[in-house]
Amino acid sequence: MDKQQLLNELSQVSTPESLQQRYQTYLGKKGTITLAFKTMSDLSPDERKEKWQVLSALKTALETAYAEKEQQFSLKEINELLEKELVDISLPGKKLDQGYYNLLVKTRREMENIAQSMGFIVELGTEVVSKFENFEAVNIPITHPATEMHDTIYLEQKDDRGENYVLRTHTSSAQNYIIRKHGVPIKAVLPGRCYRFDEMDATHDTMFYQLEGVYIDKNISIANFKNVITTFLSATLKKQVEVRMRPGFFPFVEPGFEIDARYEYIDPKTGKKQLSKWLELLWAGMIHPNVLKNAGVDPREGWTGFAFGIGINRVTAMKYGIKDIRYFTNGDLRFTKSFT
Ligand code: FA5
Repeated sequence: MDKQQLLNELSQVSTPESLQQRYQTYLGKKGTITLAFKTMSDLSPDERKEKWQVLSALKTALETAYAEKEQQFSLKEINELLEKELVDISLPGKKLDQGYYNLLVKTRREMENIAQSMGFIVELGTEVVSKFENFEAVNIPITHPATEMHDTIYLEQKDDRGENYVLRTHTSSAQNYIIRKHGVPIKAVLPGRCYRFDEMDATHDTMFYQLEGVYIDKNISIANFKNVITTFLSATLKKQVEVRMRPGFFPFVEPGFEIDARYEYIDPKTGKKQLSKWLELLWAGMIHPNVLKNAGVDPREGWTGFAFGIGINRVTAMKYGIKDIRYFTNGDLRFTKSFT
């Protein structure tokens, strides 16, 4: 075994694998040099000493060369990795998409803020309610045809009366809860999701938002209502609106009104002031005495009030000129992003 030849061969090795192979061949457990150390028993002490010195020198030289080569390989590997993973900090970064509010949520929050600035508290209620809350508490007998109109999604779970819970069909289902929770007098709005077994079209969805308003105090009149709703709608639509009240029927109000609004605008073609069409915006009315009684309030003590229910999808569509309310919930980000 010529030392110089072995070292030369080692220096020629080009991969970590063949380096490992060479190590095993010479210095491994059964390697030539390792075995040579074990075959010195038939030599004289002097010869043994001499051979031992030669082998030791060879072993040390090879081990040193092997370690150097191994270090070279690992350095090469690190450099290659660094090269590959090099980050060019001068490149423009990837733009992270930010979250956007759904347009309905945006309008809902604006309406909450407006109501709060007018002294209303904001309540949330629950989306799962009893049949009692959704119908009877607001004076809709379970056999009333109106319950068919409100036909909805029933849950398997049953309430204390053994009746299936329902997903609320209108925020009026929270009137009883709000009045019981806060007592009277009360000024509250309750925005939230409602669910109906409705056929979906440009103005109907199976899930939609309403905002309920409840105002109860001593001697509240229709005039008070008209003033409150005019202020509220003007702030919501960001236009001074004129309100028209037509008779409408809902079992939980007496009298009940259908509310239309119109506003003045400058016609972009003529530059002249124009009046908009009457827009059917919401339903409302003076709270029926039975609703008060169901919530533990005695109407004979002079408590009166009004309630109103606004479809937030409809108001939002009107505010932004959107023709089909299904855009709000179809998950198309291009739509949501275009209103940020
Ligand atoms: C009601 O739900 C009554 N609770 C409103 C009310 C409250 C009257 C307080 C009197 C006093 P209505 O079913 O008309 O009324 O619904 C109110 C509004 O919710 C509608 O004008 C409409 O804007 C919206 N709405 C109703 N159904 C849907 C639907 N399927 N998709 C989208 N919006 C709807």
